[in-house]
Amino acid sequence: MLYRGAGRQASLHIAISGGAEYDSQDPHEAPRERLHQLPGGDLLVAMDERLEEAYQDIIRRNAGEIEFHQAVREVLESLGPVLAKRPELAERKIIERICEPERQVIFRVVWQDDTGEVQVNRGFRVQFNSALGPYKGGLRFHPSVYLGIIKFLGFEQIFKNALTGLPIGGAKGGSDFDPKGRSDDEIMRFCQSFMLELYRHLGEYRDVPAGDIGVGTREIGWLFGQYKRITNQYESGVLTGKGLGWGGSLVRKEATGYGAVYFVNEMLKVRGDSFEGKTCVVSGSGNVAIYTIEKACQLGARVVACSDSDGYVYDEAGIDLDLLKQIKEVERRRISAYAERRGSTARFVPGGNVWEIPCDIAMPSATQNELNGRDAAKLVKNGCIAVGEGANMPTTPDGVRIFLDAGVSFGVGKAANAGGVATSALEMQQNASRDSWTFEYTEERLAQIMRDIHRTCYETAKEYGAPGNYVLGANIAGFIRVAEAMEAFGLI
Ligand code: NDP
Ligand code: 2IT
Repeated sequence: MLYRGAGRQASLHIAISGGAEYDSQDPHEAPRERLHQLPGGDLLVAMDERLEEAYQDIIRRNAGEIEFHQAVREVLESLGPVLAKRPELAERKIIERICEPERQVIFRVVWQDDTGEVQVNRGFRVQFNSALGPYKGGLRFHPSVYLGIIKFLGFEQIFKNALTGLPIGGAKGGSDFDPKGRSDDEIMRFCQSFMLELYRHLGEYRDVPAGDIGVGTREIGWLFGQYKRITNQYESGVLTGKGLGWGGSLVRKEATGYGAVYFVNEMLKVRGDSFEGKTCVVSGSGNVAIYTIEKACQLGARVVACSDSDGYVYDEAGIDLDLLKQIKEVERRRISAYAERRGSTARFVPGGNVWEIPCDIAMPSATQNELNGRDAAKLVKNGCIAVGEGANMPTTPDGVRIFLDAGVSFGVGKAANAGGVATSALEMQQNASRDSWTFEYTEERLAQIMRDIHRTCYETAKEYGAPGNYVLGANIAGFIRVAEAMEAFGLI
């Protein structure tokens, strides 16, 4: 037996100087103490001794990939109790196997911009785990993308997808391509070149990408068109997040934001509370943020702020959703344009920190590590009672700890934002049966899935002695589902 229980705890002090960057050119040369750096201030964490050993090995084998280390650490910190209770799951290096991607593809993407200049980008697809179904997870186009980000996202996706209860494995992909300021034609040419390599790794039974940051229905259209052209097959189920006229599912666009609000609503019910009359702050102003705002408003909340990487808008009358959609979805402009057009109730704060705004409910929906310990402390001080992570890993580890210690209901991303990928799986079901469901039916399926995920996380946390800790509940429940399937397949 590899792991002998949670009783023996090894304490590890992770020293982080605020905002220090890990910048080793040759990861294998990196000084050991620097390999412990994670975003988010000083942190004292305890982890089962053998898990700690496995973690140190993962750091060595994946040097420099700090977001991946962070995501792995959060999961391993939760697993001591489950390995103590279910020692059979600890055998045969299940931790080491689950933390090693099944396949990682990195490729060159060459395209020409509108001036005729040649551009070279890097493409990624990390096919992390297929124990529960075909690889499934989004594509992110953002200049910050590198292997460590795709691996953290792919790793999170394994457990998130398991929590949905649907037959999907975990993957993520993308590119360091920056769509900002590019013309439609340039983005289309990039998508076509990207797919010219990616197609050989995809298939409705193999790997099914969707959108993420910088990739929405428009990009999925160009990617699908190129896949169809290369393979000469109309394989609807190979991508999700498609347009409604060509195999897409109603509610997929809304699903991540709606799902995150449903999840928070369940957490509020546990507290005997609801969204009615609450003040909410949402970060980001992309797909997830917009539909988080929409559903929160439908449930009676007032959303007073949202943001982009330039700053935030505060609107004391509540965000005007029609105007927000017009600016972000139709005109594709910056969030500052919202305040310009809205009039006297709204103001744009350039470079402002959206978490300084007092609120009852915070929904970080932009990107990883966007909410740190200081922000969390401020939110708690301002009376925040619930946090729902629409984004993937938006809260730094010290921020998570502050929320948990303060008794804030904290909906961790892999549970709270699972509605997007769950509805992708519903899109795959519709494609497979050549059918399409109504909005009402699909939304009810989504709502039920989010209630089930909440119940699973809640009950698992309780069973393992940490009532109300959705981080622990999500990690353990997701892990058990994947580990049991992996065990059934033998050593592969
Ligand atoms: P979009 O591209 O539609 O929107 C992203 C938003 O986040 C924009 O407002 C963007 O601002 C902001 N943002 C992105 N990167 C940064 C950054 N480095 N710093 C500050 N702001 C940033 O993406 P989505 O809404 O689809 O995704 C948002 C988050 O939700 C991501 O973490 C994603 O992984 C997660 N997610 C998405 C799902 C989906 O179905 N789409 C499903 C589950 C999770 P700007 O324009 O200035 O860059
Ligand atoms: O992070 C995510 O879950 C997504 N970007 C959605 C993935 C999907 O396959 O729908």
